[in-house]
Amino acid sequence: MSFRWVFRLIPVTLLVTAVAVAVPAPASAAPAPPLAQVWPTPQQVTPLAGQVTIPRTVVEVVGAATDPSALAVVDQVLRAAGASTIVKVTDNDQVAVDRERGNGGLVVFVGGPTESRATALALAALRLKGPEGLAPGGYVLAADRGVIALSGVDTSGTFYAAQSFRQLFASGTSGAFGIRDWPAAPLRGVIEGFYGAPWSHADRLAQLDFYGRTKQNMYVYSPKDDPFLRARWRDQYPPEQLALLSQLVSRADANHVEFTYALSPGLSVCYSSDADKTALVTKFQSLWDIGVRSFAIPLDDISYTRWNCDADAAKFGTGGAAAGAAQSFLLNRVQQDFIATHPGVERLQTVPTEYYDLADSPYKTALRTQLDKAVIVEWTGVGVIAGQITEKQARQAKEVFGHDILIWDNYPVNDYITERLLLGPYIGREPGVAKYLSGITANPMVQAEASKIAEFTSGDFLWNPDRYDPDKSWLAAIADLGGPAAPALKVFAENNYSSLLVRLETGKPDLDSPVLRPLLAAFWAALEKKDPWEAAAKLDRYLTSMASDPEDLRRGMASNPKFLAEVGPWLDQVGLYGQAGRHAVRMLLAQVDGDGAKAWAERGELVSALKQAQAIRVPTSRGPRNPSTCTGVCVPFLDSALATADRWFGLPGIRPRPTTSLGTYTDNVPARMVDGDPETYYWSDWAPRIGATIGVDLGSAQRVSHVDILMGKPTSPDDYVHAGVLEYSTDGTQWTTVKTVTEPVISADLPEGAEARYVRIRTTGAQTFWVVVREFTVSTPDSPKYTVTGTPAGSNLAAAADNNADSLYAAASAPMAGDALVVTGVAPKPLSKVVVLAADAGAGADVQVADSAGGWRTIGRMSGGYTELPADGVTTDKVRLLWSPGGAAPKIAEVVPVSPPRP
Ligand code: LOG
Repeated sequence: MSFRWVFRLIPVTLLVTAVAVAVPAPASAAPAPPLAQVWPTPQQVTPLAGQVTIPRTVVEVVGAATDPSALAVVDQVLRAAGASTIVKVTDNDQVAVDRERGNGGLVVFVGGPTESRATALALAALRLKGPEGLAPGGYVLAADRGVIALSGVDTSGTFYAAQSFRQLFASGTSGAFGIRDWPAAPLRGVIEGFYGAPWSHADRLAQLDFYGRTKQNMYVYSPKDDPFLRARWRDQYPPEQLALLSQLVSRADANHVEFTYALSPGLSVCYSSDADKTALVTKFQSLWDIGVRSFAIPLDDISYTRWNCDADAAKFGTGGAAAGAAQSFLLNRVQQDFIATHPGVERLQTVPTEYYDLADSPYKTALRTQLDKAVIVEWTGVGVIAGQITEKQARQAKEVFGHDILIWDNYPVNDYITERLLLGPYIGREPGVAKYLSGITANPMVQAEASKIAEFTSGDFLWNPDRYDPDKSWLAAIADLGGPAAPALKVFAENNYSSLLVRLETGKPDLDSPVLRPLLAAFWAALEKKDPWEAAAKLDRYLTSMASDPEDLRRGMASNPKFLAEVGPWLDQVGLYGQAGRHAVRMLLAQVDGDGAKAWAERGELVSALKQAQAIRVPTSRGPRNPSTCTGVCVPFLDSALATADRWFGLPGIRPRPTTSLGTYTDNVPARMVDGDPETYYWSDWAPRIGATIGVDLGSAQRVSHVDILMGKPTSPDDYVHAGVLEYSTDGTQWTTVKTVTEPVISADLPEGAEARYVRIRTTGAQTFWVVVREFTVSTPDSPKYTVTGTPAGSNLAAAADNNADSLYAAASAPMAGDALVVTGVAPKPLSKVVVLAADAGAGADVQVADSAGGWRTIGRMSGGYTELPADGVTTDKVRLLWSPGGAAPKIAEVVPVSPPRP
């Protein structure tokens, strides 16, 4: 092999260019920089003048050892870009080379120094350095008009060069460039380590391909709910299951991913037992036999103060130091008897029982001093879900554990908040974490496809942490997963965005719905200034994209049914919040226009969409739950919109939100204790412990005068708080006690001038009964009080004048002659108008006010859903709806006797 070989292969004209392109062209002359298309962000890119286009016939020069996966990717890209003929030439087949000589087409060299002899010469001719000396996985990828060279420092590097090639040549053409690229972190990947339904086989295969595409090289198989990993760790796999694992191992190999098999014996292991050590090694051997070359023994989430056998107590004693000694003893034996006897195996990994902090302890001291240094220790950062991980902490972890550290990063795992999807970017880790530790494995969500957004970004961070930009990376992740539906996916992910991770720059967690929030703020501000139109139009545009998201995403991502199935309930909720939001905007605009009928109609649509959104359920290990999207943004907005609208209708506009520290039994959600309907109720899923709370949040501090609480129900009369206190607070931290609670029905006056945002019951005694709360009502000094009497009989008569436009009096039948509904206040007051809010437009009535002589004066007709009649300042304590016989059964949300505004 000589340079002559390359000269003969590459036409002279090309060589001239090759030499020319070795001098970087001025940036302005370069075509679209390729850098932006390659993820993870490459380390060094030199854009060159010129273009490379893939022609119909391509010559490909490969070595006998060229990585087959890399080659498969290259060929796929070439064919997709229009190459119908790929002429394969081996790096030492001089005859074939001669035959192709002078073709003048594109020559693609695939393989680094360990794979093909030819690529080095091609790079030399381009005056580019080879990949020698780069970190494992590093590569050089160069393209000029006639030559493309992919050269990895190892086969993984060539495979990664092929992945970059795929991204650059997706359209068949690229500007010329030279890339020199390598990963910062040696181990980059994912640990399937969550609780809940393990991923399916198909999920895992798709994940392994995804890791390959995103240059991640590690997958730890550790689903907590695979019995053969934990509960029945000693048992051998049935052959069918072993066959599936074997498929995963091959797929991992093809993607240059290290498949780590993690066995968690901690629930029952006897550390000192020969038999258990043998069981462990035998189990590992069965996995070795199907090709597994990486092993872990996680010891997280177990008790280390209770032994599983007396022999351990005798051998190791008690306490943290004993636990560390026992674990080290077993791990060291596996290290000696299995790892050391299996050449080609990767380093053993473990998760210590103290995996979440940096505090030195007898346990950590034992690991540090007794555990074989070859073992890699996993650590979650400070906290199980670490908001941030700093370089300093990373260095401390290495010291205190005394071993190489691999981070088990609990993001985007959602097993502890199953009602949420975590679709935001990976944030809050300093670059040094990737550079100075062995690497990071991200613990994902039960939803495998949806986890890819976060995984894409953590993979990007791990490759090139200094250049990592979470926002750009996130957009690239959305584009990668969403393809043509990326805009719709972006809207969806924006509304499932926040997590417990904390931005390094701000020291704060991302809030949810980053695009919607400022639009809402601008809308409120504009509404305040009585010029809402422009802000409303902008807001409406985004809400429209939310409303159509279910349809847009289902159409656009139809080729990924798994993703759509995973996120279905969340997607439907985003759509319904979008719809509800649009109605909210139109409702408030209608009021600015003075159009009460339209505002009331929009209010009805809003409430209906909101109810649908809140009726959606996702199954979780703790029973069905309402998914949470647009968290902390959509529901508060809709609530504020309703409160604002209700004040315009003449109601107090207090919309308490339920709060409780207790869980929910089946569908009896906390919202039911503030729905104005005593027939529905919130039901806890357990007996409250001392300190449990149930109450309401009024949204802002305001004057409060009275609290009514209805607990228990006829079929569970004892389900109430038997020992507690009623208390209130403006800030949620300083509480004032009103009275003790020992009965199911509470009616309490608050002291004159009391202000509260929060009102709650806090339990002070233990009890065995669960808790039912039918209604939890807070009144302000301004909330008028009415009694409602009359006919036709129906449900919840009081709801016709309870200051709550959501609760309904529904007559059971159409009115007969003489039927009337009478609303009586505590004392006569002057009325400027009477508003009637009806849920059914079918009933008609004369609206009357009682005059001082005890007679009724008709002020107008109630018709349709919204009726507003001037009352001309009449002073009265009674309003009556005298029904017209026949028609529909009346459904009245609220009769509002409106007083003139105070001067
Ligand atoms: C578990 C993990 C679980 C995660 C989040 C580790 C090392 N172990 O607190 O399996 O998915 O928290 O709930 C864990 O993190 N323990």
